[in-house]
Amino acid sequence: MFLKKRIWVVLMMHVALVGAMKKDAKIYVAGHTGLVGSALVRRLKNDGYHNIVMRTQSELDLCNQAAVNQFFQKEKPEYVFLAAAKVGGILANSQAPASFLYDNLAIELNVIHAAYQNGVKKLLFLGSSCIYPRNCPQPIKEDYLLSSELEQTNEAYAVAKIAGLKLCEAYNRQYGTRFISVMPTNLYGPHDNFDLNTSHVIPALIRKCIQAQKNGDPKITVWGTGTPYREFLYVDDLADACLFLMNEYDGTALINIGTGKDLTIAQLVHAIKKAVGYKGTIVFDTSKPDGTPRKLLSIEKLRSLGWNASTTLEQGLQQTIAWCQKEALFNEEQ
Ligand code: GFB
Repeated sequence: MFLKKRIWVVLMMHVALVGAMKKDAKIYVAGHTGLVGSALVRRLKNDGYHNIVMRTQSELDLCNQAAVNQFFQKEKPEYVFLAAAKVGGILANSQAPASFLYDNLAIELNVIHAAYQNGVKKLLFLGSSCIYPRNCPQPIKEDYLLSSELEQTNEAYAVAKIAGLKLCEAYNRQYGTRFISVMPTNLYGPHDNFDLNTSHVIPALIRKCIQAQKNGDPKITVWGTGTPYREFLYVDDLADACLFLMNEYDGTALINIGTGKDLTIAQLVHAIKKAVGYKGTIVFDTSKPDGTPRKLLSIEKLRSLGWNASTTLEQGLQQTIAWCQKEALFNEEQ
């Protein structure tokens, strides 16, 4: 009897310490129209959270400090998912480094500081696997951060994301806040950016295959040599991991989120061709950059907390393609 009571007390203490979000908690999802933010909102609503605060970019410019302060003072969110960011694929990153650095630094400074000033209980900051050095050992452990040089094509974005996670660490240390940083691997899924010049590789190749199939084109062009390795996580799995960490992780150290598996870009093209049903050939445009040769995340830490991804690449690609078709994304094109 005494033992049972003790177990119960320990369990209750644990829950109190971890402090899972109540279903009526006021939760601000910054960036709710994007790939990650929209997946978070879908998941929160499915789980019964019904007090979600959202603002579009035209309603609230997160680069404007006064506007962000006013918003936090008025809304007083209890929890924040910081999924707003200027993001893009390898070409966009290498062509607009100033925008990637400025916008992301401004968003992080404004939102993280306002969250501290307005007593946010817990904030989850989303970074990216490109924060790690270009040539670090694989799989990449969290403590390889800042151990050597970054990949050139996305250095500006990576520096901004490193600043964001360091801000969270500094506020936790100085002010006792509970701001956690997660580093997801390359993401894909519904509501991604499908613009061929600014998107990441999966949406670009889905679009190229669907268009080529419709138009009867015999070939598609793929950037780079096809030899770099990438790891891909379906965005609904990321949302699942973020909720899991928000509710159950009471530490503040950086955590990687991935699948533990990677493949070459050439293998990815075959998987996408198969999922779309496109039978044409592939031409590699080696005038385009390859980027980092490999960035497979170590997910030991997340696994040890009890989380694993559940969507295979094949399933995730099928679901993303089905979403494109439902939204009639490329119907107008020739
Ligand atoms: O997804 P992606 O643009 O980003 O490119 P990164 C991944 C790989 O796919 C590169 C090749 O080797 C590209 O050359 N690739 C092949 C293509 N065809 C295409 C195509 O049509 N479009 C695109 N975009 N790539 C980004 C960073 O790096 O990863 C960001 O720039 C961010 O900062 C993101 O961290 C997760 O994986 O190279």
